[in-house]
Amino acid sequence: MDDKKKNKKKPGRDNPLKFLLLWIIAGFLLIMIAVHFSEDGKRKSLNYSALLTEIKEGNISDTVVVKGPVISGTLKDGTRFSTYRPEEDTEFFNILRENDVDYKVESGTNIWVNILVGTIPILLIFLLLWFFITRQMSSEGNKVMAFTKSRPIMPDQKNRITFDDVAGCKEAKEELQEVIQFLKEPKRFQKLGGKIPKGVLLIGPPGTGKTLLAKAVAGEAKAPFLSMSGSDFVEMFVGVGASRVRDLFRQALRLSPCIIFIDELDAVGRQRFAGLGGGHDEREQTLNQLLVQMDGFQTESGVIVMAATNRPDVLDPALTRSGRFDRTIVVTLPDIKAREEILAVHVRNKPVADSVDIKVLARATAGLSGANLENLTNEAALLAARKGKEKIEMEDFEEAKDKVLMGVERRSIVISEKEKRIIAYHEAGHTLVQKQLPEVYPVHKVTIIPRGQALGVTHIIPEEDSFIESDVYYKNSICALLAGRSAEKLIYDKIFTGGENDLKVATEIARRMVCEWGMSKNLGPVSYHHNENVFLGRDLVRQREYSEETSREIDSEVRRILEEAESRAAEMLKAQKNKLDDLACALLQRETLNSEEIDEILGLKPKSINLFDGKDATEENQNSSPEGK
Ligand code: NHX
Ligand code: ZN
Repeated sequence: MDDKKKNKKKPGRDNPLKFLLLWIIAGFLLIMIAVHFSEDGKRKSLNYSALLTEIKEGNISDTVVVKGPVISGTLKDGTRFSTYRPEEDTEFFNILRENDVDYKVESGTNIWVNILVGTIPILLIFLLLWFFITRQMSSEGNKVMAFTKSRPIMPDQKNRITFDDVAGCKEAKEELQEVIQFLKEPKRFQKLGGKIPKGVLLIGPPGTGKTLLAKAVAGEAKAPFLSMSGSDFVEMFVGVGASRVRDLFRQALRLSPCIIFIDELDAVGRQRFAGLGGGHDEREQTLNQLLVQMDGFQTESGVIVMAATNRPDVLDPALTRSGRFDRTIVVTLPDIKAREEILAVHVRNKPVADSVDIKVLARATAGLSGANLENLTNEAALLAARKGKEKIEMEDFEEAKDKVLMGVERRSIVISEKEKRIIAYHEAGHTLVQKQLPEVYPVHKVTIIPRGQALGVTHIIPEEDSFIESDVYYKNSICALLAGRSAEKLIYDKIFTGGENDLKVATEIARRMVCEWGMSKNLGPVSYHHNENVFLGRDLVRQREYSEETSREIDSEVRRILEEAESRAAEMLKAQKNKLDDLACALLQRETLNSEEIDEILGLKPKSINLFDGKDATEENQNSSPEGK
């Protein structure tokens, strides 16, 4: 509260500007007045006819000064006068001569007027320019003012986020306990002289709850939470980011014990001096300032800096040195148990029917992050609401899951029967091969309803979370990826567009097999992969550390893997063309087939309902296929 008031009181940058403008206007006025009074102010003004009379009567005492249309002089009684004369009155000088009056002609205009006329346009141009430039800067300046003070989230009792709101992330929570204890009782730690981390770096893929964890730490410790995104620091004007960093830390010290949270640290924390042709000056300054600030404060001050990133590889090593972010916590994608917990948290205050089995959902959502799962439950609730249901049912969750995993259904697209048949054969090709090769993920669902970007999707879900895979798995996966186009070739003897994503994924896998995992016979167990990246402009450019020849060999090896896989797929499809036809036919009729329906069409033994028996079923399937080992 106290802080908000301070924000408002602080004058914006445009105030001194207004001040200067005022001064300039005042100066102009003063000059005008001076000009006015210097000449005519102390003189009596006289009618032209009255002047002529005075001249004729010989009342002029001194030399008359004629300056353009202005005539001035002194009368015998001492009064000074000035008057205007009509320009066309050529008689005037004759009258002066006739009456023996001394006169003097001066150049028409006042020197003051001359100066003013000469300088005003230039001054105006400068003023305008200056005005625009400063206005732009001050509007930036205002933004600086608005953002610099990141609004602290104060520890209020009601909507505090605690560890109960964070499902999964068990290890991370345990590691963060220490930080919480410190924030709660900084004195106790100081007395014992324990070394408290200054900075905690949370690393993990997007949507895994890094921000939530940081907030929960603040909530658990009942400490204020100051958060800012790394990209907020990086601004157009050099020095702005650095000053924001300073302000953030200043504010934190006032609120301590508290937490500073910097999201997307990689936006500021990218490696310095790594750029070709100079780095980003502003970003470097900001990063330097951050490092300086982190070095500057003592842990006793009760401020703990937390930061999150999903690109730890690009961070400047200086950030993770001791005294800065000296604690690193990895936040991973949730495993099956964590997914169950996360789903449980999100359905906590939603009406859910008894049919909903969170365990099944958790199994079928491998690879989804916490944010994805939240999205999924939300989507399910919306679907149920749209159908006018009282409770969310399992089918809503199923639909929501397909939506999250495969993209939004786009039934509105009208596809001709001819094209539908092509799509059906493409997907049937994927499905048939995926179904019959060992070690690959089971087919969960296949559909020719357009979803997201795709006209058709063959959806595969891993049986369980896996962390390592074999070369067989990858070879077979590539084979299944290329089976879509193989089917097109077999049926139509043509290849259609649309397979770019299949090719891209397959090629990427093949390249990694050769370059990273040493899975190619011809190139052997050599790593052709480089982690040291070089920045060229904005993009990462991989530096090649092998010969031109090797590079060519890699390319041909990648191609060999892909070609072998494709011909294998083509053979498999050719040998079972009737099954391919059956699948495509069923797809055209029913649009979507789930795994049981696929098994039925292929004449495979339906998979056991028991989740943990799934493996046996697939093995049996393999034995029944001609490709089985
Ligand atoms: C188009 N879309 O772009 C149309 C609308 C070959 C039967 N003219 O391989 O739908 O052709 O197995 C991620 C996922 C582009 C990114 C899918 C980028 C699809 C999908 C193009 C089926 N299923 N291709 C497939 C497909 C297309 C595309 C993607 C993506 C088709 C194929 C899209
Ligand atoms: Zn495909």
